[in-house]
Amino acid sequence: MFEYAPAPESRDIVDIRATYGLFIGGEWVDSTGEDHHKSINPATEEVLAEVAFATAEDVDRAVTAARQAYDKVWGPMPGRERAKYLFRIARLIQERSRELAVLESIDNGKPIRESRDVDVPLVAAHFFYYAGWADKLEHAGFGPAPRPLGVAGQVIPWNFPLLMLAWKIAPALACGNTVVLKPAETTPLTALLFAEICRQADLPPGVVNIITGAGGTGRALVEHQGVDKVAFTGSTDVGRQIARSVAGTGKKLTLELGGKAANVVFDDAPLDQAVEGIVNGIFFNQGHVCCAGSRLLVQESIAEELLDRLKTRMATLRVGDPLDKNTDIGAINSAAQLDKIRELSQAGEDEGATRWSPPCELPERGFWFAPTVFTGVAASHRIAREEIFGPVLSVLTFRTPAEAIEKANNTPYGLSAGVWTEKGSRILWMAERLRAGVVWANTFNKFDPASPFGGYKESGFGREGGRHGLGAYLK
Ligand code: TXE
Repeated sequence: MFEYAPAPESRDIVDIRATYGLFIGGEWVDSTGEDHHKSINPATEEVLAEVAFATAEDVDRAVTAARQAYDKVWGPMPGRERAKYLFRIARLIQERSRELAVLESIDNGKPIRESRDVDVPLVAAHFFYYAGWADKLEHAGFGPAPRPLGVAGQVIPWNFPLLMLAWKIAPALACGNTVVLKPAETTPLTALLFAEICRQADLPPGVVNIITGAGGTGRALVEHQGVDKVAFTGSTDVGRQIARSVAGTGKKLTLELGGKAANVVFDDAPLDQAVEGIVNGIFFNQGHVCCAGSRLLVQESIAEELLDRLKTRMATLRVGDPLDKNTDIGAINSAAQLDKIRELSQAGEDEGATRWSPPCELPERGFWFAPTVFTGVAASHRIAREEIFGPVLSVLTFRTPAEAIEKANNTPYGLSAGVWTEKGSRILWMAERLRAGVVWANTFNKFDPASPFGGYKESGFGREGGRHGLGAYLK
């Protein structure tokens, strides 16, 4: 991790424009359409900026710019030269880290402690990591002369706006592709600041293009005939639509979709450590995490004790101002997401589970949800099956390892899982049987640019991160 000056974070350090155009061919251009979208600070409901909604014509301009840059500059450029740009971007991200962290927190709602200490350092780390690969691709295990694919169309969600951008852009560029990226409509601002960083790094025009908009813009991008590779992170429903529209076009596709991860705690687990892992697993980033440990599976004999300790710990969580360094749980990203969390929590009560939250005063304005745990959850309950994508934990119990596996795998998703036990042999036994792309042992939500990440079943396919992540951008 990188070091930061311990000065108080303040939104004054970011300079937000009133309106933003699109970043195409290295320039800020106006959209050909009239539509704008307001990006809102979810902690205050204040309008931060108006952002263009790119039209199909704008998408075409961006893909054309990316194609030209690919053909003339970036594709033919030797890997060691591309690496220099990626290193430069990585260093600029470090230099502008406080600005990026504050902007991310006010646009997304996540606590500054997370954007400052997790998101932004990981973003820089991804650019450093993939810069290192740019001149070594022939050693990546994809044959002696791997080639880039061409133009990548990338659509990302709102939960980790800058980090998802780094997961998509860094490997694509390292491999020699150019990109058109669309951030989510509720969190476009750090992607637009990243466009400025590309300019500052003298990245050749058209190598990175950022177009803003909602689902229609995303659809126009993934369906554009000039796009060679589609990379999407978002909901399983939209992932399905994209898979259908890309089928038979020859485009390469990676999908990173939803999850309903099981965090499995055995009776020999180090309980204090497990409680921290459970809290981190579900309350980190307000639970807006595709690999969130949203189902706690606890061995029956320790369930009562573990829950007592968990509730005591939950009572210490501070919910509130994302820019306060002491905040543990920030704002829910949008009114729509808050509605979804409320609706599913109500379903939990209606279906007979027991709901508990610590006493907690929520700010009057903005979108907030108290950390919540449901006990007495049955496998058939909606809160045990559907992705809530909020700070809501569903607790189920098991008696034997075999029952733990059966319950953990009883989901259409398969992105991640956690196992807590002192027994090394049991960790391996569980990891072999859990149908999840990532299995954490005695920890949770640990990320590293060198580790591949991706799902089984309805959580998607393809791997991002690490050496494996290069394969998605090479032929
Ligand atoms: O996602 P969408 P939403 C889950 C989570 C959440 C739910 C809804 O459960 O509650 O999805 O979130 C763009 N073609 N996840 O509605 O719609 C859209 O503009 C192309 C889990 O925000 O999938 C945005 O940029 N693009 C997930 C991105 O897709 C389209 C993270 C994601 O939006 C499109 C986010 C279309 N037809 C939500 N429609 C995770 N795995 O981390 C929308 N988009």
